[in-house]
Amino acid sequence: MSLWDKRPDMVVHNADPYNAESDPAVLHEHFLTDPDRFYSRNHGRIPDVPVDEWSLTVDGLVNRPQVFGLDELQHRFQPATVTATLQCAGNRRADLAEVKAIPGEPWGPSAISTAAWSGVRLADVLAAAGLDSPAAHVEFSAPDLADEVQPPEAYGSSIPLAKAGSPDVLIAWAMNGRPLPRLHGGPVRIVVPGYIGARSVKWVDRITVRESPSENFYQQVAYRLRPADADTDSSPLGSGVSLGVLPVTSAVLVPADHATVQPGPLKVSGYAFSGGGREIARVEVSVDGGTHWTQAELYDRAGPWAWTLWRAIVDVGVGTVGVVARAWDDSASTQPQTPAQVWNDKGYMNNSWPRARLTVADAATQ
Ligand SMILES: Nc1nc2c(c(=O)[nH]1)N[C@H]1C(S)=C(S)[C@@H](COP(=O)(O)O)O[C@H]1N2
Ligand SMILES: [Mo]
Repeated sequence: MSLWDKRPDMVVHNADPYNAESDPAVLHEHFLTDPDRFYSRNHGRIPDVPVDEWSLTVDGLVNRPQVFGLDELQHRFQPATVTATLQCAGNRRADLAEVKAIPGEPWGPSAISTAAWSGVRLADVLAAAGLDSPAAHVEFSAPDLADEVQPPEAYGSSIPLAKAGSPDVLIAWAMNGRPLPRLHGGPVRIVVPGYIGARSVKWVDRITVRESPSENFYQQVAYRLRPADADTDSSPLGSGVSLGVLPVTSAVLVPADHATVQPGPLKVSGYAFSGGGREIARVEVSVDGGTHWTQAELYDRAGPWAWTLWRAIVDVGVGTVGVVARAWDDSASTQPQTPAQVWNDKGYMNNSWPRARLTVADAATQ
């Protein structure tokens, strides 16, 4: 049995704490990612929280602090389901690390997955507690301790109140119609569609309304985008842009990077995604470095918070061929050409053109 009931072909970057992504070839077999191949990112020991011992405290800048058990949450509020893609800020870090070494998991293109999440709206729970001024941020706290922080600190994060109040941010206990697996935050997690995965706090047990962002390490120090020339040792902790909304991105999943393929028509497929509720408007594929582009067919779309799967057929001749792609979203934003253009010392937000470097050879000569 593989770890955490995952498929044996998962790419496991770390067994404990478990950090793994799907084999790119099977990630987009289904529009909703099966739990057995859903990527997982963990900073500390995976907690084991029995449902009957779990409770959620809502406190901070609220008029009526609350404590809910799961039963109470389920009965007091309207159920809601949102299909949303989660993507780690470190997705596709491996391509940045080819430019210049970066510490941290060398994520390929599969630190991203999509599920139909069910629970209740965070906005409804906040309304029941009643906001008090100067409420401006909503913090989520979890019990898992991360040893990478000294002294060890429990995981936490926050989002701006404007996002927290939108109807698509969930307190979720189900994934694709089944109870949330422990690895993915069961019994209950937060789901913040369109934001980096780090804000979708698993095993959440406290929601605190604040005037300022969370002081947690994962809000103040990690998940910040620093300039390419930031000196890791001397620039102050907490410098850089605090990451939230994801930029437009895409990946080529098939064929795999470094694959050998036959000359002639070649099927290329992958995903595209943009944060902040922006929809994918177009995906293009090139086999000549971006001089000519073939329009990909977009299929299997499910609203503003989920990825778009795409496929294209291009023609390749014998030799070495680079297949590249670029997506455009409905704000007409597109992807930068090279990883070097977006390199940063923590390896976040690589949304450069994905590429598959292929050897094209006749079957007879292979
Ligand atoms: N409590 C807690 N929540 C967490 C994390 C964590 O380590 N602890 N990792 C975050 C990060 S960085 C990501 S990308 C997502 C991954 O969610 P998944 O494991 O369900 O795919 O969870 C986020 N929520
Ligand atoms: Mo992440």
